[in-house]
Formats: sequence, C-alpha cells, structure tokens
Amino acid sequence: MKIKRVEFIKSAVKENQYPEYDFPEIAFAGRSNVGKSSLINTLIQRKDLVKTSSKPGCTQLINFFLVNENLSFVDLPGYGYAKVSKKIRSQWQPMIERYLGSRSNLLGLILLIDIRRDPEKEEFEMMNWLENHGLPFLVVLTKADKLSKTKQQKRLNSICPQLNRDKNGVICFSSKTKKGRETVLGEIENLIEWGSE
Ligand SMILES: Nc1nc2c(ncn2[C@@H]2O[C@H](COP(=O)(O)OP(=O)(O)OP(=O)(O)O)[C@@H](O)[C@H]2O)c(=O)[nH]1
Ligand SMILES: [Mg+2]
Repeated sequence: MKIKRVEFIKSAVKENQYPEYDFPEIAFAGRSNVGKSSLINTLIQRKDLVKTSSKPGCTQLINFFLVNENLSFVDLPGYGYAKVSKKIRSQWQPMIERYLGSRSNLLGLILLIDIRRDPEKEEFEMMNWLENHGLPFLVVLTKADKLSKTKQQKRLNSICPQLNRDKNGVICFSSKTKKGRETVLGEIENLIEWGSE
C-alpha cells in the first residue's frame, strides 16, 4: 500500500464527535508510551503529524486521520499508565470501550506491546474483548531497536506462546529504524480486503 495523502480530521471523546465517514477504519491501541503515535507517523512517513512524547499519557483523546481519502487510522489514548490522575484514567477506559463497541466501520485493531515487556492483564483483557467481539487484530512488538536481533527473536519466541499466536500474527517493529513498516502495511491491507469480503 502506498500512502500518498494523510489529513488529521479531528479529536473526539464521545460518539457524536466521531467523523461521520464510514471508510474502513484501523485503530491503534496499547499501553501509554508504547509507541502508538510514533507507529502511525512511521506508517504515514510523517515525522510529527501525530504528536508523540517521551512522557506517557501524551494522547488523551481519540484522534482520527484520513489516509488516501479512503482509509481511516485512529490513534487511541494509552492505557495502564498509573501516573495520570485517577480522574483522567477513569475517563479513558470508557472512552476506549465506547469507541471499540460502537464504531461500525472499525475493521481491525493493531495492539502494540513493548518488545521488552511480557503481556499483562490489560493486554489479555483487550485480546479477550476483541476475540469476544470478533474484531480481528494484529500484535506489533514495538521498540525492537532497543534489542539485538538475537534478543528480538528470543522475545518473539517467548511472547508468541503467551499470546497463543503463531509468529505470523506478531510483528517486530521499530519506528526508529522503520523495521516492520512494510509488514504492518501489508497486514493492514489484508484486514481491509478481509473486511470488504
Ligand atoms: N527507540 C525507540 N523509541 C520509540 C519507538 N517508538 C516510540 N518511541 C519513543 O517512545 C516514546 C513514546 O512514544 P509515543 O509514540 O508518543 O507513544 P504512545 O503510545 O503514543 O504514548 P501515549 O500517547 O502516551 O499513549 C517517545 O519518546 C518515542 O520517541 C521505537 O520504535 N524505538
Ligand atoms: Mg500517543
């Protein structure tokens, strides 16, 4: 897939603020600071169209981007970051759940996990929810550049059985080196094809 044009459409909290278009939509979810916004920037080859930060809790709203005028990417706020105030955290969870539960053009989700961490309760809860709702998802292991190639393989071998997935459904990725970019784009294309059948 060639990405030619990307526009930021809007930020939203509630359903009535989501864009009204019904282009196929792919959402990016994962723990705060895992690299969701950076992954989107890498896919669309823009350094900073999506705001990123070394401080967790950067993305606080649901952000919609229109790609090639016919595909939508959604950057979700991260979960699991303890230092965000309880009030903000208590608003994020329902915001994400409402989005996932109500968005009819949502075709699939990219679930990001830091390659150096094991999946935890939040990831298992998210995967259960996705499986129960029949929403296909791809797992991307982020920040692969932080490990040597051998260690990346070791982490892949350790994480795949924990997720009960084979290696085809788990991609090693780095927004620093762009490793995995083409694979993620290819998988997004598969999701779109699958969704249009
Ligand atoms: N080395 C390295 N750093 C990365 C990578 N991806 C993201 N980062 C860094 O990790 C930090 C968080 O990245 P973001 O893309 O803002 O993370 P996020 O998941 O959107 O975070 P929230 O919006 O807070 O949920 C930033 O300092 C990024 O530069 C990567 O592949 N490699
Ligand atoms: Mg972000």
